[in-house]
Amino acid sequence: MNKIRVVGFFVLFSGLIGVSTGSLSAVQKEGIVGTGTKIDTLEKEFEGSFPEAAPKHGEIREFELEASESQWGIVPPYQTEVWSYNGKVPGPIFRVNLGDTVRVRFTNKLPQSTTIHWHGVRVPNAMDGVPGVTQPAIESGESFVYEFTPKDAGTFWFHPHVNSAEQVERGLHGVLIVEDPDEPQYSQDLEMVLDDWRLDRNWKIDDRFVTRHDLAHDGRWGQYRTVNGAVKPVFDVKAGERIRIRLINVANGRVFSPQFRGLSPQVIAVDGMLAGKPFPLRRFFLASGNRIDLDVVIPTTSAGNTFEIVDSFSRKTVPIAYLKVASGEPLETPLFDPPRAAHFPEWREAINAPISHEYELDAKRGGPYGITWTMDDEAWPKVKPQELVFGRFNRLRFTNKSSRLHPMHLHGQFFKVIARKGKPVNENFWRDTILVGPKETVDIALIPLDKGLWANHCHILEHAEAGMMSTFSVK
Ligand SMILES: [Cu+2]
Repeated sequence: MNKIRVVGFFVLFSGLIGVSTGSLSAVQKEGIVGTGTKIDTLEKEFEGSFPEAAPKHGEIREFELEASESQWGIVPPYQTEVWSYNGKVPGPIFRVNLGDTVRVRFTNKLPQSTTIHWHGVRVPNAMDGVPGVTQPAIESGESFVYEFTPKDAGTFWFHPHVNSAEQVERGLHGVLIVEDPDEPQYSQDLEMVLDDWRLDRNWKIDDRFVTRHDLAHDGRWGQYRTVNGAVKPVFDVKAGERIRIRLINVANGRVFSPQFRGLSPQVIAVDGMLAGKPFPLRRFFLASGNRIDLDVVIPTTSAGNTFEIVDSFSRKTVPIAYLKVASGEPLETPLFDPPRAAHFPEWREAINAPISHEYELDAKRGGPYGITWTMDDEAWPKVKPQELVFGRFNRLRFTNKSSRLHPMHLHGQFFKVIARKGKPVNENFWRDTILVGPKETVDIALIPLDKGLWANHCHILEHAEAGMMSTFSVK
């Protein structure tokens, strides 16, 4: 969208949001937001939602991380050659406390260059791991030290941002959990890393990546769904336990809709951040990159039972894991209010704010893969960055002109979905990745508090590889 249209939107909405004429020139200069009273109100409403700076307690947590070729039994007893972090799939789980500084000494022992992107973590821009945007790729045999202090507690993950469609698919992903010691103690804290694998007849990873088929569809969907690198694993629990379960979708393209048969989980966090208000898990589309944290009580009467966790995204519901309840006396269920965000803006008026930029998501023929996925008719790396003003309210629109799914991920930012297909929606939580459906329009609102040049891309890694990536700068 060019400047004239931005101003056009502004004029269209200025009556609704009561912007003073004096701010017109500011809008033209910034090209982004107005400074009208309603925008001010939206910005005031945001205050206290999440911090601009990280809390620092001075403790440095050091981790070694190595990417290499290794073997993993996805379908035992068969061994599959994978690429992994520290020899495991999923890779290590780094657990730190809010305020800790994370220092990761990373070594690349892969046969090709790579980087690490800390998905959802508001890191200093230089630590974001995007070659051509924030750092050069780390060549085979070389090392790099990532260091940052997370600003938010929650469930995050990390993965390469080079040749991601192949590198993530081959098994490169790990988990970063930032704990807030002020949050209540659960009986157990479980991670469930959801993935899928396309294996050939010999249980080897099908090494045809970014195929025309995958590009013409919603990326690569494998035939084996795994949780923590295993097909249908069993988790041991006890009757009466209250468990925090962190679900992370690291698949290249597959969307999961997890359901817990016979249990009533509450969603307490989405994409790492605590929700304004917990809500029951009914139908939640966990797209590539998304996370949810659940508060799950194992009924005291369920000793000896097994609960099924299923994926119900597709027409056919498929079990993906089990919770096996030990027999014997139940434990006393811990009683506490589920944690929630200290402050969360309603942003009812957000729907009347001008649109800073509308992204058109579409495909065209041609390019290195035969099909090119585009944002505003352009394909990575031929993109021009959008500008978002630091600390100011921004409304962005994703308009999906295609018939495929696009989970759009903004690096370094959290946003709130305010409308779908032009109709207001009130999600009580932040996201860093939003699934945009076929021919759907989704409006999001955000106040950027993290400066730098950030990537904005489809998290279906095949779509991103074939062009669907752009950048925006926060100044
Ligand atoms: Cu896409």
